[in-house]
Amino acid sequence: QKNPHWVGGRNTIVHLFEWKFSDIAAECERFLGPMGYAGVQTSPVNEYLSLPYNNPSHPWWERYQPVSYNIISRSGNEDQFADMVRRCNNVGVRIYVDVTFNDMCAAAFGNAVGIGGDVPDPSNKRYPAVPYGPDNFHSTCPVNNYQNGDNVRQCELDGLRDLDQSQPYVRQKIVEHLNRLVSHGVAGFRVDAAKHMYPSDLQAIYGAVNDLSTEFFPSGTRPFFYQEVIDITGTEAVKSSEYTGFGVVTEFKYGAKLSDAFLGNNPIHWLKNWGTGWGLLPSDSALAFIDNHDNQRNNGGGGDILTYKRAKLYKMAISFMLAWPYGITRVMSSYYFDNNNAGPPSDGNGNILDVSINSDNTCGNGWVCEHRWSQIYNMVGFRNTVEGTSVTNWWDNGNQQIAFGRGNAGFVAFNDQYNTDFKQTLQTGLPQGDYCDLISGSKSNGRCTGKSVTVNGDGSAYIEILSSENDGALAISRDSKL
Ligand code: AAO
Repeated sequence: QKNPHWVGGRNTIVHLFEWKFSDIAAECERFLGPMGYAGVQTSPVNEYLSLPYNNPSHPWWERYQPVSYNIISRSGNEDQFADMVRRCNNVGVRIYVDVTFNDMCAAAFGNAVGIGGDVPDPSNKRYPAVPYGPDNFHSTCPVNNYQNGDNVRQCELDGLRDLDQSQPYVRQKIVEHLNRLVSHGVAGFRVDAAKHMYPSDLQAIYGAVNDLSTEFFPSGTRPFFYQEVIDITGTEAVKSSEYTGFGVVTEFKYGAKLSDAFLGNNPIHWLKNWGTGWGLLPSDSALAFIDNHDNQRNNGGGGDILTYKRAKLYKMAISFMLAWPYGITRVMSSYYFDNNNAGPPSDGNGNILDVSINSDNTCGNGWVCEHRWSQIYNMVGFRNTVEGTSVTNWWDNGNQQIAFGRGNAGFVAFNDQYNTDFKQTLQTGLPQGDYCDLISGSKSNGRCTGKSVTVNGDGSAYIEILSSENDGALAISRDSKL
């Protein structure tokens, strides 16, 4: 089901990758709620292989080696999970859990044990803490042919033991796990590796999950499902469209093509018909994002994806995403990394470090916190403000400078042209007045900390973005009026 159950005109999910539950709870209360974020995607919360002796120790991907459906992870235990979900819901921020029920942990890691102490026997496909036994799995073969749908769905992705979701017993165990998460108040799920499961099995599983908790949702509310299906080229056997009948799908073309455009490989004036005109999924079936935890590490498809490491272009792509009416938007919140396998900031005992907050609202202790960059959270607010309007007053220079309005609620401009200033008088559609640019600054106590824009009585305004500026975008809205 495709409704994310957002509260009160909010939008945008933030993926707090590898955050501890206690930090997520605090972040909901001190930042996400007040700034108008709609929800959080967590990292997997069920028990997985603990790999302290791997090099590097505790790689982030250990969380994708399931051991059991007990709620225990380096992010916290079940009590801490429940506390987080309640506190976030109480400030209007929904929780979506990354669920990994395509498979169970691989045989590659010898005698590794679960983070909660449970001991699997992956060589023999035995997982006593569920329990699953060898008969619950497909045969042992590698996923190695994306032109063959049965290979993709019946073989082992990355050596992970491949569950047979057509079995009633397997379905029951998965549904019990999802129901437990529902009972704590989650709003929905990111379904990991959905591409590697049959649509008919997923539909049966989703249909058997309970309605959401009436502590936080109206009775009869169905959980939200967004499914990880990588279908970028359209040339593989498995298509995104097989999954859109009963849930939303991660639209990997979105970040791939938008990154390509802002990198200058495909001038951004073509974005005039961004959306289905570019071969993207229908808006209401699409989870829109630039980078995720895989492709920011050159993994999982898409080519050259913008991330925090190329901050100016990245902020432009994110700002475009948040300004444009398409899809369910998700922003990434990372930790700094050089090694693609490195786990989150941790102490010598393998405990994940707290997310510390600096006086300027950015994060410390190794956390990037893109969602706390003012350009990004101001644009989340912009998206809330312009909700329900369509694109108006499109302008472009036939190359890499564009601008457009959102009715009489907002206006944005982008200068992606190398070594060239943006200096234009354009129709904004906004009422006369002075406005604060939400990219170079913020509105604070009625004053603007960045550039301001004067809209004339006829709605026109002089817009300037110099190529030497730190940011290549400008945004004003009804709510940024001074
Ligand atoms: C770890 C170790 C391995 C070890 C293994 C043993 O890293 O060395 O052998 O354990 O079990 C994560 C990590 C894995 C890790 C795994 C388990 O990424 O490295 O393995 O945890 O710990 C495919 C899947 C997609 C998946 C993606 C990574 O379809 O579902 O691979 N993503 C999810 C999670 C991810 C997680 C898992 C699944 C596993 O988000 O974090 O893995 O639970 C094509 C296909 C895609 C395919 C990619 C990559 O993409 O279309 O379906 O994704 O290949 O194999 C162009 C094309 C694009 C193509 C791409 C290839 O861009 O346009 O379509 O090239 O890169």
